[in-house]
Parts: sequence; structure tokens; C-alpha cells
Amino acid sequence: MNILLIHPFTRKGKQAIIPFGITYLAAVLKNCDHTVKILDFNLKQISTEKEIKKEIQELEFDIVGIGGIVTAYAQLNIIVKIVKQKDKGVPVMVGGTLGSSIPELLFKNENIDLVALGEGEHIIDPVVRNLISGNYKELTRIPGIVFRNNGAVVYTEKPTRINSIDELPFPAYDLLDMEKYIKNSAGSTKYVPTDKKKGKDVRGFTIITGRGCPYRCTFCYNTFGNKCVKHSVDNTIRHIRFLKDEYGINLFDITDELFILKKSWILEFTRRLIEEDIQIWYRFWGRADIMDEDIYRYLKDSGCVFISYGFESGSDRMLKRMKKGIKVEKYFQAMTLSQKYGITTCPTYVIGMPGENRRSLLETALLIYKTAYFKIPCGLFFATAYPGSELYRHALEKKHITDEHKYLNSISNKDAIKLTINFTHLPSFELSVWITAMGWLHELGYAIHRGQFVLFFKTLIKIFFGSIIKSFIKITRLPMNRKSVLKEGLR
Ligand code: B12
Ligand code: SF4
Repeated sequence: MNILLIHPFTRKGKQAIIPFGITYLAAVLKNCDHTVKILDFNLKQISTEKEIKKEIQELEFDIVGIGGIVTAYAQLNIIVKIVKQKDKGVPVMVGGTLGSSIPELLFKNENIDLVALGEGEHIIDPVVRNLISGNYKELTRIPGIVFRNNGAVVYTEKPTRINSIDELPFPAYDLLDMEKYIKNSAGSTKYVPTDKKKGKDVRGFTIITGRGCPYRCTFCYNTFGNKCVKHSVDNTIRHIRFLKDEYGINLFDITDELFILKKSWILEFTRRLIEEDIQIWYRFWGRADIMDEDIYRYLKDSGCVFISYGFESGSDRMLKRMKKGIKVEKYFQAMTLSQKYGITTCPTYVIGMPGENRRSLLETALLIYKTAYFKIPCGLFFATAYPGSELYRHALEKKHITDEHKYLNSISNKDAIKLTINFTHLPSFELSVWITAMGWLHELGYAIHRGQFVLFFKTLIKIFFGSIIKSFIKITRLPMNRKSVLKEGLR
């Protein structure tokens, strides 16, 4: 069969990373003797209807699969319309977190024939064959899918997890324009200390070493459920070697939700990197409560140059409310170790969750100031309700969201740097001031911790003459109260 897999446009001007979901599926489909083509509209920055038409018009395909995250919602609807205009008989299936988190809503769009929930490799071949041939009886036997049959929407059994992910083929890198993804990583490599052995040019690429997360933070959507399934160290090392040998990758961006779950895994992984002299840099998302001195030492020696932490808040009360399962003191420990071992660390925060008040904001601001050891700015995001999360259910219950279709259109193609719903009792204007001030505090804190008073005064001047004017303009454009924020967000 001729299969077209599409990753929609999600971010303007940002550095697109490999669309993992459909690239993993493509590898399985190729092994089942299908012909597969991948179109990454995010990479190509294809955003308008006209551009999409042009991309699809000349292609021949028996079925179309679309996968991505929910911020691709707006474009998904345009893509499926164009596909059906071209050939009404071509089935369209949707997956990824986009499909898994909003199946009911997607079925309001008549152009969508099937939605896959959860992982896809173990079901994709039978789904494709039976959807194309219209064998609905067989489709009913496949777990984790929703499809249309004679006008009715059929939900099959709950999705099942793939436990032996080592058996999956590597993503179909050969179908991608790899050099473009590698080039995209260039902007984010400025914190990597180049050293001759690993190559002067940094060639970055993304990799996954496990799926799932056992925690249940209220703002997060656990696509695959709460079980974390890891690749073996052996498989991960083989994958790294493959990308290094084949594409010259020397910086690995590990985007697992939770890279370090077990200390034994990370110790073995780092030991292998060191013993086998695999010269790479790498970075990942960590959880502060798992980290200790032992881990840090091995990370440093094996090439780890960067750790991101989702700190979310400097208030224990807020962390508890977010079900983060961690206390602020752990953040200080992790940051102290990061500083000691010289591993650049970037904490991210979620501002404006339900329950946020001036005290918790002040606690967060203090944490940011006290831990501003690294020049890289911390990530400051507004609490945003993404489907599948507890926060999203809260937003529906409290009627912050009354029209899901409109709301999802409003958060499409955006990161969470714009306030869409104000969940607090504080004015939106004030939340924006807090978030801006937190960014400044980080810069000032960094200058003070480093004893760089020239930098301190330079920063002050920059704040006054640059950021204050810019922020003032931004703030005056912001809706002033909750009602108008909602209106703005839902427009
Ligand atoms: C890597 C990642 C990113 C990367 C880029 C992702 C990309 N390439 O588009 C970066 C860092 C850029 C990013 C950014 C953001 N992200 Co993000 N990200 C992830 C993360 C950690 C991993 C995604 C991934 O690659 N998974 C691995 C692959 C193998 O899994 P998969 O894509 O789900 O694919 C499998 C199945 O879904 C299925 N499948 C996939 N496609 C298809 C298609 C068909 C036809 C079928 C049948 C099946 C199928 O089969 C695949 C193989 O099993 C997820 C968490 C997660 N576990 O999903 C969050 C996640 C997707 N991100 C999320 C969010 C909210 C964001 C941001 C909006 C956050 C922010 N602060 O701004 C931004 C915005 C990005 C934007 N505007 O586009 C949410 C999305 C919520 C939702 N309901 O969709 C998630 C789920 C995080 C969370 N836990 O809440 N993200
Ligand atoms: S925010 Fe991180 S720790 Fe919390 S549930 Fe999501 S992936 Fe897991």
C-alpha cells in the first residue's frame, strides 16, 4: 500500500524536531512492505491551505495518517479537508497525543475515519490493511482504536502497551531530511562546550530511551499511561552508535518524559559511554528527587552537558496541589550539584495554576533568584489546559472552556507563553508582571551569584530601557480581567 504520513505545522519559526510518532510507525510499515512517505509540515513551515494543497496535490496514496500534538488541532482540520477534496475515498487516520487526547471531538469532523489511542507500532499494519479494505469486523478486534462504521462511532478495547520496545525498529530516519533537523539543533547548542575529541561542529539530534511516566502531575497528559517502559541500555547504546556513525551526531537530546527512573539504569548507561569511549554530549529532562552525587559524577564524566528540570513552583503547597510528588528542598540540592559538576541546568516553571496566590508567586520568584547559577534563562510558562490533563478537566468543569473546538483552535500553533485562561484570583495583568519580573530576577541573580557587577548593572540598564518598555507595550495589549482573557483565548 501507498501510505502518506503527515506531521502538521505546530510552531512558527521554531526549531522543528523529528516527528517521532509517525517516524517510528513508518519503520514498522516499511518492514511490512508498504511504501511510505513522510511530510513534516512543521519542518517545512507549511502553514497555509494553499501550501498544503500544493504539497499534497501531486502525490498518490491509498491512506493518510496524521500524528502530532494537540497544538496541531487547527491545521489537522485543514489537512483532512484537503485530503478528502482530492479523493473522498482515501481513509484518514489520526494518532499521537492529538488523537489520543480528543477522540470524541475529532469524530465531530466527518473527514476523519479512524483515531488511534496510545502507542501505534503493534496495531498500525492491521489498521492500515483493514481500513483500506473496509473490513470493519477485523478492525473491531484491534485494541485502542475508534472508527466510523455505518455512521456509528465504534470504540474498541482499551489500548495495550508495548512492553518490549527493544524489539521495535529504529525510526525510519531514511525517510527524513536529516540534515535539516540536525541544522535546526544548531541554535540550541550554544551551551555545549566544544572539545576536539567529540568534534568542533555540534551536530545535535533527538532520541527517546523510554516511554511513559509514573507520576500524575495535574497539568500533564500521560499519553501512554502511568507505566514507564525503558529501552535496555544495550539498545540505547546501539541507537546512539547508529546515529553517530550514520549521521555524525555528537549531541543527543534525550526527550523522554522521565529519563532517569532507576539509578541502576543510568549508572550502567554512563559506565558504557565511558568504558566504550563513545564520545558524545547529551542532555535530558530530569527529576530532582532522583538525582544524587553519584549520578551527577557519572553524568559529567560521560558527556552530559545539560539537564532540564520541571520545577514548576517554589511553593510546597503548590507542588502538592499539582501532584508533583516532590518538595522544594530537593530543587536546591539538585541545583547545587549541577553547579558543583558544571552541568548547565535549566528549570522550567508553570505560573498561574489553580491555587496560585501572591505568596506562592513570591516563593517561586525567590527560588528562581536563589538558583540562578546558569546564564541560560529559566523556562517560564503560563498554566495552560491541554486535553487529557486534570487541568483540562478542571477547566471544563469550571466552565473556563465552554467550546472545546474554539479553545483548541486558540491554543493551536502556540507554546504556553501566552495566557489563555486565568485559573487564579489575581488579575491577568498582575500574573504577566510576575512572570516578566521572574525573568529579570533570574538575570540579576545570575550576575550577583557570579559576582559580576558590571553584568549586574548592564542587566539593570537592559531591564529599564529594554524590557520595561517592551513589557509595557505587551502588557497594555493584554486583556485586563478574567472574562476578557477567556474571550481572547477562545476567539
Ligand atoms: C518531545 C516532546 C516535545 C518536543 C517536540 C514534539 C514534536 N516533535 O512535535 C518539544 C520540546 C518541541 C515539545 C513542545 C511542546 N510540547 Co511536547 N512533548 C514531547 C514529549 C515529551 C514526547 C513526544 C514524543 O516524541 N513521544 C514519543 C513518540 C514515539 O510517541 P507519540 O508521538 O505519541 O507516537 C506514538 C503514538 O502516539 C502513535 N501515533 C503517533 N502518531 C500517529 C499517527 C497515526 C496515524 C497513528 C495510527 C498512530 C500514531 O504511535 C506512536 C508510536 O507508538 C511528549 C510527551 C509524550 N509522551 O507524548 C510531550 C507532549 C506531546 N507535549 C505537550 C505539550 C503541551 C507541549 C507544548 C505545548 C508545551 C509548552 N510548554 O509550550 C510545546 C508546544 C509545541 C508546539 N507548539 O508544537 C503535551 C501535549 C498534550 C496533548 N494533549 O497533546 C505532551 C503530551 C506533554 C504532556 N505530558 O502533557 N514537546
Ligand atoms: S510533568 Fe513530568 S513528572 Fe509530571 S507527569 Fe508529566 S512527565 Fe511525569
